[in-house]
Amino acid sequence: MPDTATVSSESEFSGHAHVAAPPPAGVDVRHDWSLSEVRALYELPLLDLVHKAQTVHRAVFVDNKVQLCSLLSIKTGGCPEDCSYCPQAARYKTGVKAEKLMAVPDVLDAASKARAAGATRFCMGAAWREVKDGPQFDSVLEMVRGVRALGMEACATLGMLSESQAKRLREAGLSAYNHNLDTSPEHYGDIISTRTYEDRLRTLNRVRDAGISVCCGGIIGMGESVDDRCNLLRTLANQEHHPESVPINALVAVEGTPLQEQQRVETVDMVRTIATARILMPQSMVRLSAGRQQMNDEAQLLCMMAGANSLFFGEKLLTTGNPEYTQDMALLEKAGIRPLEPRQEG
Ligand code: SAM
Ligand code: DTB
Ligand code: SF4
Repeated sequence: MPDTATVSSESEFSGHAHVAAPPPAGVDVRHDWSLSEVRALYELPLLDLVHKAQTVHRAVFVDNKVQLCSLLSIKTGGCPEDCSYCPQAARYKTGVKAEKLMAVPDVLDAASKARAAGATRFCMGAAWREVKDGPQFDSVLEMVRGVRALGMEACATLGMLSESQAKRLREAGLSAYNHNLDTSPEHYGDIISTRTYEDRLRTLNRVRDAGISVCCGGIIGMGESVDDRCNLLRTLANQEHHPESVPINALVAVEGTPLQEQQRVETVDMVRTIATARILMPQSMVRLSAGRQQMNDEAQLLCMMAGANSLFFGEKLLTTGNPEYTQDMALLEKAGIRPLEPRQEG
């Protein structure tokens, strides 16, 4: 019998923010990490760090499954913001064309295909600065209801939200909202100028207050220091509640963006970041997000050993490439990694 204090990967699956089960004995869930403590973890000899992270991971996620998530850009390009990593910002010449919001049936068609391919979470992304009330938001609410009716978790990432918009998303059944802090508070101003760290935290609080589960993480490889990485993780972990999911993205350096010349993130850096996230936020799903196409199988497996238990599958992320479906399935099969099963709606 599994220990009742442990968290099955299914626990986030209730579809809404939940009160995390008490952690199993020996697993520390803290909200008061200092930078030097986080840095001491991040800088452990790599194999000691991975061992520690894996120990925490196995104590909490006894079934050791990996969640397969599907991502769809429901509104691509033309964004007024200046996020220096983003190919969808209208001001950068990246070749991404601005498109209109997709029609509801087309989104639900993609969602049911994703479900058939094994997805348990369907994430819809829009290149908006913020949500505006009106017919477009009404369509997004319909998409959320449709995805939930298919028996998947519905996640959305639409930019900043008001309190009432968060509440309406929750009422439509939204399981999770993705809104990343992206980097440390100190480095943030070098990356984005059109909205502040506080704006981001305000939206996250509104999501949390509405009872929606929080998906919040960041990107590495944007010229940040080790302290910046540690401060991002520390900011995430020191929130009153840990985000239920923490996407860790490796920058995909897209031509035309200000970060186009950034060097590819080294595997060891990705592994250290994931392992530290796992130790700091033992009960969160840690998602190996952007950057997998640039990693070989072994690098991805190391990330999973370090505590990543969720990934996006499908040949595209929002606008950039992701590994082929068959390649991902072959990797999971070869490594004997079991995917979290789709939930059967009763
Ligand atoms: N517009 C909304 C927002 O910014 O919150 C939602 C979509 S936005 C593309 C979602 C997240 O994708 C960003 O916060 C960022 O963390 C990630 N992202 C965007 N471009 C990326 C890139 N080139 N490499 C890695 N991650 C990226
Ligand atoms: C997240 O943290 N990563 C995903 C998801 N949340 C929305 C997005 C990655 C986008 C990578 C760049 C692109 O494909 O446009
Ligand atoms: Fe717009 Fe989001 Fe891209 Fe920033 S990350 S430019 S807000 S789509």
